[in-house]
Amino acid sequence: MIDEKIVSKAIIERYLTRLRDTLEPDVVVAGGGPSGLVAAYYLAQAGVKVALFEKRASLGGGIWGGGMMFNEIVVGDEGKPILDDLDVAYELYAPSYYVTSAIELAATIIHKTVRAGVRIFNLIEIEDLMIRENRVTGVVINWSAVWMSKLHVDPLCIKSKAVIDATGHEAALVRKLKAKLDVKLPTPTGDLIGEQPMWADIGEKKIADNTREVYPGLYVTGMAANAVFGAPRMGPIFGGMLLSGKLVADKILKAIRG
Ligand code: 48H
Repeated sequence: MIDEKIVSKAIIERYLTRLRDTLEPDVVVAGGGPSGLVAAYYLAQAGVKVALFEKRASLGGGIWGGGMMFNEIVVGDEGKPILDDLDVAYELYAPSYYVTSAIELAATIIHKTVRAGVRIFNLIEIEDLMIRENRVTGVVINWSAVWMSKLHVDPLCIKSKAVIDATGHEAALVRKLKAKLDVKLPTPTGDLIGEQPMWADIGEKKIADNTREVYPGLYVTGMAANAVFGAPRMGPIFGGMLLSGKLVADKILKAIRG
């Protein structure tokens, strides 16, 4: 016999315990697309306490749609070691072009990230940053449903040593920072420059340099990195996203462990 009260109690208790125990992780990742998931995976593998907040119900960001909804993903040489680390199946289509199924890639990265111990909260949007003495010290969160229904409900806060903006094309956290404070970013203009037109080769090459700390405690990865620094988009080639996720994890590990 199933008692609905026990079902409800199990869900509420487990969720609230997990959320309460995540009020101060080492690192917060904003967004569960390819770059955010890979960053969270490598950090957690290294023993760092990581929380990932995703505003949609599902993780994976732009992976699922492949190229124009053809659910195949192309990865170049720079992303291949990460596919191997994650045990994602792929085939060599032409020299330096590896093709994997979008479903295989999304499902495997999500599974590995969960198993690595990343605390994942979907349906929650990071709506703002906490700043103390010119440093990001955490994030401000609220249910995505609150934003969608335009309810006036105040948020809660999560403290952390570092925050990663992995929100994709929008670079939502850097945008919010620029909108609220008169800060100068380490870009040629000091502003969030915005993503440039499609040029896959250059977009993939520039992403490594663009993956970095842009304000004390705030890092950018994935499309957010290219958007902030004004580098081109690259279409449905995802090696740069995977590489950028790994690079930002390496930089944060160095920063918090020395
Ligand atoms: C919580 C948020 C918030 C928020 C957004 O778009 P993504 O897949 O991002 P990347 O950078 O990992 O990968 C980009 C890739 O998918 C892509 O679009 C490419 C390669 N485009 C090239 C081209 O030419 O178009 O994932 C970002 C995730 C999404 O799941 C959002 O829902 C989520 O972040 N998100 N989550 N709080 N404020 N904003």
